[in-house]
Amino acid sequence: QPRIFSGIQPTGHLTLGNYLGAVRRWVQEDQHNADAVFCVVDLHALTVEHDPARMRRLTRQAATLMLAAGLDPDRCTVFVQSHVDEHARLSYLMECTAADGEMRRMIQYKEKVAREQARGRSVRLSLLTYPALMAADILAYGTDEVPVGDDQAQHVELARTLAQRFNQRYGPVFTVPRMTRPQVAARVMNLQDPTSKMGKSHAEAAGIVYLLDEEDVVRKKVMRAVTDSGSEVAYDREAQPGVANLLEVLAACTGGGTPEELAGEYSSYGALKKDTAEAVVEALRPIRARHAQLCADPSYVDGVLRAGAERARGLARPRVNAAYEAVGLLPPS
Ligand code: AQP
Repeated sequence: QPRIFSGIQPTGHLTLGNYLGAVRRWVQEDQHNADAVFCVVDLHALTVEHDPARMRRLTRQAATLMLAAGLDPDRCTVFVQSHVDEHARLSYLMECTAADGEMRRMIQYKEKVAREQARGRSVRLSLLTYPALMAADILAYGTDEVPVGDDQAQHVELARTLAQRFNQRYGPVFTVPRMTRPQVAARVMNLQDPTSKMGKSHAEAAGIVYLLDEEDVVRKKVMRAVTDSGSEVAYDREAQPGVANLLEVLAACTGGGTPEELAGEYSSYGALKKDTAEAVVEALRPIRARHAQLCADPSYVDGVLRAGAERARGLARPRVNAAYEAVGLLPPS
């Protein structure tokens, strides 16, 4: 079975983008077809300004939502990144493998620098080295496949480069992973600004559907989605990004055809919005219900995370130790 690794940052409440772009596939496909490892990447969330108490809450909430969405701890490994020291240990070796210029070229780095500066915040050095930690996350597990949304493609590409470079310099320690992306909804856009991604740490909540939003709130957000000035329903990401986004969300939630096919079934924006709103509500309902159940039994989630971290440590440690030895660090006697 291939090894799959993917993660999610506790930088905000999980969104429909996180679900359709990542978590849903982990649940429906990856945990059944692979030895899958899923992680709440809390160390990554320290790369931007954060509130410690909020982060602790969001970390637990993300893990709970992953289970609520259907990850089964008997089928896959679910844990919190900071519980497994190997991530930070290997990240340093990745920083010693990567070049400064490679990190500075990352689009997400540039975007997040701009965002931090616009908020009058200083930029943490770890924001620059974020892709080194992400490469470590992936490579520590001998990962074959990394299922992520489009926004992470550049980081996964860098992880591949670092694996190849490390192996060339020091010997074959790492598997070179490949990225896989969902067929629809690889990039769910903000409903109020359909040219930018629906991101959980963005401030404008009106355009972001959170997995834990009340049903009426979800309906309202979708019904108020910005559409385009035309009136024809067509799937055209360039000319009609708002409508295209709704069609993708509808297609992803219902599985009832491609966005192109669905476009042909609508003659008004209003009907498209209404059906999309209901489809999203239906898709999220079981997750919200299961989340409420899990919140009533926090010791279950604790137990899953404890067992997950133990298994993850066992998987990562031999490879990270091998990497330490390969670069010439003297093993402890
Ligand atoms: N809008 C999106 N559409 C499709 N996929 C998405 N993902 C995120 N946003 C969308 C995918 O969700 C997984 C986890 O994302 P992450 O926690 O690593 O953070 P991110 O990619 O930086 O996403 P966010 O939600 O926008 O967080 P912030 O605002 O903190 O940057 C990844 O597989 C990602 O592709």
